[in-house]
Amino acid sequence: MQSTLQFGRFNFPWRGQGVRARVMGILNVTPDSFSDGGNYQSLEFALSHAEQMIEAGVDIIDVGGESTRPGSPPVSLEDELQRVMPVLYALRDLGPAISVDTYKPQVMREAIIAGVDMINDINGFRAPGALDAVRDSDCALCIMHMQSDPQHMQLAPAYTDVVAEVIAFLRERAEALLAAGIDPRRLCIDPGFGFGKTVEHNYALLKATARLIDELNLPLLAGLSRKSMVGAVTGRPVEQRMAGSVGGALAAVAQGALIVRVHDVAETVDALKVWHAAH
Ligand code: 7PJ
Repeated sequence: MQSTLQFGRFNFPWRGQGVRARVMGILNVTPDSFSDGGNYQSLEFALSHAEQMIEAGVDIIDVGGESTRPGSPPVSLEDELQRVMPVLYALRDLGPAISVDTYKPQVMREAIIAGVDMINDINGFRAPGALDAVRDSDCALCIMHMQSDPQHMQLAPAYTDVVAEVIAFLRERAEALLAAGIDPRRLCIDPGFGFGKTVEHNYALLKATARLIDELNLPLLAGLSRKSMVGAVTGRPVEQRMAGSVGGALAAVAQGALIVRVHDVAETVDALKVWHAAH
């Protein structure tokens, strides 16, 4: 059986013949990711980072204008649009697929006009108006699980059965998107590592990657690059988590993950080339 993920201008097979895991490179356009707040300088910085990722063989560039690290304050709609839109227009025709990391329906609408290939919503399209914003387009939709919200999610994550609860949430959201008339071939799921989860919850979910794909019958995106779950088992600070993150990406791909969202594109691309050569 061949299944493909409809990804805007692209089609990614995710089950059956010809499946290759895709590398999504993270491009943050938040004020703390460049030296001064000037718009021109931030665009230049984003473009040179994107060019490095393209050189390294990235498949998808994920552009985010709001930090969703635990405890981060929200960003206004105006600020997010100002940060993200010039970057989306500049990257659109450079080769890789383009994704936008947002939970705001108005950013989704503008990004679709700019021609993005994926909307990556850490909030699982729960905001009022999100389904309407994405319905009439052909971009992929990544539904991520998060318990609570970025400001509070790491205070006291709690589950009775984390895997069953994440599956139930993703199923409910996928059904809501389908009920809105969205083509099932556009949907992708993500357990949301670090979003309202302890280290134990994160590894229970990583171990359950194949089960999530199987039970929900949808392609899966795994984002664990440099996260605390990598730090917890390696004992390393965030700037030394590259090798651990590559190990985690391979663990997800070995269980059938289609997309890995990473900071270290060149290293992950090489690791996956060797992985695929051996399979
Ligand atoms: C994720 C994300 C993730 C998806 C972030 C960080 C935090 N989108 N956006 N999955 N994480 N789909 O990169 O450390 O895990 S922001």
